[in-house]
Amino acid sequence: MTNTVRLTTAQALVRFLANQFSERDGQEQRLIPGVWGIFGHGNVAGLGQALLQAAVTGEADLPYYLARNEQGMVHASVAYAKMRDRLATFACTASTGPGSTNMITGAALATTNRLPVLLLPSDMFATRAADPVLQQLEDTRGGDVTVNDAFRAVSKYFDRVSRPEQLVPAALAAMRVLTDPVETGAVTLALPQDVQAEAHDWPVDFFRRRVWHVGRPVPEPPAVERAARLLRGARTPLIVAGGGAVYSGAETELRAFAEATGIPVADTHAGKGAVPWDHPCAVGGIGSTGAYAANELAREADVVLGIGTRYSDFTTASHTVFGNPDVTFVNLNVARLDAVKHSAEPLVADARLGLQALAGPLADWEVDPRYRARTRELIARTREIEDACFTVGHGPLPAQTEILGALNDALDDRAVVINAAGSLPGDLQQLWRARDPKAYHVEYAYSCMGYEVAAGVGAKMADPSREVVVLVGDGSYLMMAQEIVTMVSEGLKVIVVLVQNHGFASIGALSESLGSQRFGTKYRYRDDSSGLLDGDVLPVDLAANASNLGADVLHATSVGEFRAAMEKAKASSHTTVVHVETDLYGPNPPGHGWWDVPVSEVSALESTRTARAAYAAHKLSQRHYL
Ligand SMILES: Cc1ncc(C[n+]2csc(CCOP(=O)(O)OP(=O)(O)O)c2C)c(N)n1
Ligand SMILES: [Mg+2]
Repeated sequence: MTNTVRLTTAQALVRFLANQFSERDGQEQRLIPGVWGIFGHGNVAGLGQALLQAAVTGEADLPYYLARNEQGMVHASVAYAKMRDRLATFACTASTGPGSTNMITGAALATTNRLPVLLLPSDMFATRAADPVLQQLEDTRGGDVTVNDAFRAVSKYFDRVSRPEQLVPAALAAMRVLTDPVETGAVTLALPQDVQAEAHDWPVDFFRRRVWHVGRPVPEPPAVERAARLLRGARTPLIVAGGGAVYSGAETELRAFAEATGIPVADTHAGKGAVPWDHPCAVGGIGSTGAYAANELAREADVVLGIGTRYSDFTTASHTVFGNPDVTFVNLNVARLDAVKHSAEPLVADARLGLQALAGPLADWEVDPRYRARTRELIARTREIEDACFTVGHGPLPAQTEILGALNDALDDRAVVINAAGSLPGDLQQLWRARDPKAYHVEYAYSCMGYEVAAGVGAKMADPSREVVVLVGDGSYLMMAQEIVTMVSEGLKVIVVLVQNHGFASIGALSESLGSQRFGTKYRYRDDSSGLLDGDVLPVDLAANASNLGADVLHATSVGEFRAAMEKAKASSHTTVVHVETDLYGPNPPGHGWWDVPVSEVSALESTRTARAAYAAHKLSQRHYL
């Protein structure tokens, strides 16, 4: 007879999660080191009781962390996973209805970024004994539709555990997807609240220590040969390094490969730091907000070697950055989905192993010395552009680029800078000087306002030895600042640099360039005469807000004050918000790329008609790479 143990479904899940490990290259770590949660009906007596029991009896090691918003706890978990190269993440439990659906944005962010997180939304009663319960969606189309069905679209695995025994296959499937570098993303196990509290006799083997090996898929030798042949024929090749290069830990191989072959390396947001900014082959960010050198080289490139990139529209400048009519692609990617993009010669493999394999057949090959010289020239010109951004001497309030220059100076190589949305990602892609693969933590797949502060929590938990700096615009801060309270309660020292410009510098500039005159993008009083939000600046004090949430606050309205504030913030052991005021109107770094945002084809406004003409001209250079 099988040995069994009698536990509730929630107690069984807690015991199971405490025994899951990931392993890569022989290194083991806890796959799910803890559970984030906000309790309400749906989980307070189920998972809540199970987590309490675990803490009190010590029968399962699964600490509980209290977040202030369910979206925030998913962001914290995803940031943790990003820092840990997808080898560890948290589980998130939420109450029925709004608590659970608050996690959907976080789920979409995780799946879009291909970062693992385990979501445990509570679900309606499986018995339906008391339907409709508080916060239950009653749907005339079917009795089994619940709000949690909305997770299906944004989850890489979804299951509803309607009977206790279903937990066994569901939990195992969840671990399989979380630890698969191709499949990973949000994994959702919806847990009806009555089932959470229901007892069952579980086979004890369900709870044994499990180690999930995270593989490094090996490239097929003929595919390596085909890729190498293409590269050997290249005269102006370019590498595009994406997140896969970082998650695979391929930095050493990438640097060696670039040095040996002389192929310049451009990077995406997720790939920045894989090659240090001042490496002779590093040509900076590529795409819509890319650097001068990277985009110039992209225009000329005859062969593009994409490594771990998904080629988002920002990376390809909406299919315009690669200007050579004969450009061909070789894509080294663990996911076939990405490997075949742009009609590429696919090299489906782990980035590290793929680069090792390519190094062999390319050992006696390198680019022409004139191409290396051309790369050096473009880098030198790029440095001049960057230095001009750092020293604009703008006034009375500083330009954001000057603040980024001062921040670059203030932080050491291991510091982590976090950002996700607004004008900062574009400025950072050109100006941030990352030397470490974890130094640049910019979520630019879902670009979710509100990720920043919450992500600071997860990043600091993932590596307390690093200085974690959250860079956040005032708009993004207003969307989700409450996890500052979590930083304070958990004793996590994070520096939050809050860039106050009273509105959306990013969307305002975009709106203006598209002929929409910055409409509705400023935080201003409504002007009585125009009826527009163009009045005075609002009497909003976000510094006071941060202080009230428990952070220490420092003020800066000049570059000098900002430098001084950063020194104080670094010396402190408390969560510190540096509130710095900047000019909404920039100047931002000069643009070297385009982004496809359609402009109205007909319009009664002159500004829109002018913008439409410019848009039509840009459209001409857009094409599929076939
Ligand atoms: C959740 C979410 N809502 C809306 C957007 C669209 N959006 C992108 S940037 C931006 C404004 C950001 O303002 P702020 O954080 O102040 O940064 P700034 O543009 O001033 O640098 C908006 C509304 C988004 N990316 N995410
Ligand atoms: Mg702003």
